[in-house]
Amino acid sequence: MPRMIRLAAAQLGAIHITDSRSHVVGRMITLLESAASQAVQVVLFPELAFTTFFPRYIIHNEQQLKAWYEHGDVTINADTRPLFDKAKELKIDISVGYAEATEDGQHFNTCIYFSGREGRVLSKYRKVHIPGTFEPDDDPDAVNHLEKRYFKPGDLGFQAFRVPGLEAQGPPVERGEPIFGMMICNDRRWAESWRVLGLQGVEIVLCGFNTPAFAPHTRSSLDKDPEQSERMALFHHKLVMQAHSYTNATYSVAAARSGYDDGKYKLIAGSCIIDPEGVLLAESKTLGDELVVADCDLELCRQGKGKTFAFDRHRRTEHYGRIVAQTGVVEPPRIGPSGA
Ligand code: CDT
Repeated sequence: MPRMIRLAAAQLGAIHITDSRSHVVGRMITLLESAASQAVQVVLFPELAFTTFFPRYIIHNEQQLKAWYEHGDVTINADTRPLFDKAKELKIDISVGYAEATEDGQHFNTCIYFSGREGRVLSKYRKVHIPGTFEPDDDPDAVNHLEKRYFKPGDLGFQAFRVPGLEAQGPPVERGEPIFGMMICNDRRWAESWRVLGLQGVEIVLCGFNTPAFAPHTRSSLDKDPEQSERMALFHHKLVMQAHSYTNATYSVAAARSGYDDGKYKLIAGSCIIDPEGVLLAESKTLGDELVVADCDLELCRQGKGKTFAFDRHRRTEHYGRIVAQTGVVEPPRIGPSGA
């Protein structure tokens, strides 16, 4: 019996340093209305969706820095509330990323899953793998990636969660409500993020991202040529999304912040939806605002979960201790010359 669900990645093109939250939210609402008109049930928006990707700037002034974060409840704050009100009106679920400032002054790179049907947040995730640096590069011309300066590693872990109500639009569901998990951008490059969700039976992984097209100072010294750099960034993005969807037998949705922020800082596109066999079902075609839609049959997850990746039968945890016991590499000892 198929368990159909219609998912969408809502890609957001360039957002400039001068663009207001209200302006961005207006664009998000346009995408949401388009999704609703196509009977999409869940829409994923990107990481840090309401503003430009501010961690590229070094900001010393406390008041200026404060303005980049969302304080209090993002679903009712004046600037961002219209998005959640629209989701309620359209009875559509959304997941959206934002810079969270907590009441006690902590800063996280966060996303929430908001049920438009129920009018409430069902789950919150705070990005665990924080890339980049704390200090700006010595080279004054470098494009920085200062996430380590502006965000603490998330403290909520990778919690899968069920979403009630979605099955109402499809055939009867025998296996219970769909199981979702969320991760944010750099998390997708780490097998551990996926496996922790895989071990909770995840069926749909949502991942918003901001990936620079050209980042010679922070990513790879092989990044010399901007075009080759962008090709490789897209290649690695799809590689990890497809491979980890397959090895955890889950659908995944990735939504990009893309385009030329401030007319010069290029972020890759590559918003996509992938099936549990690792097959790319749909992909963005532009660098701008765009909706990527796919119909997903959650029953397809059963094949991998029950056979090749039946974790209970095949995993050998007695050999996986290093994964939680150490972070850095411990190489084996050198072997001396033979006969020594
Ligand atoms: N936003 C984010 O996590 N971006 C990283 C870029 C890392 S380059 C320092 C990514 O993994 O795409």
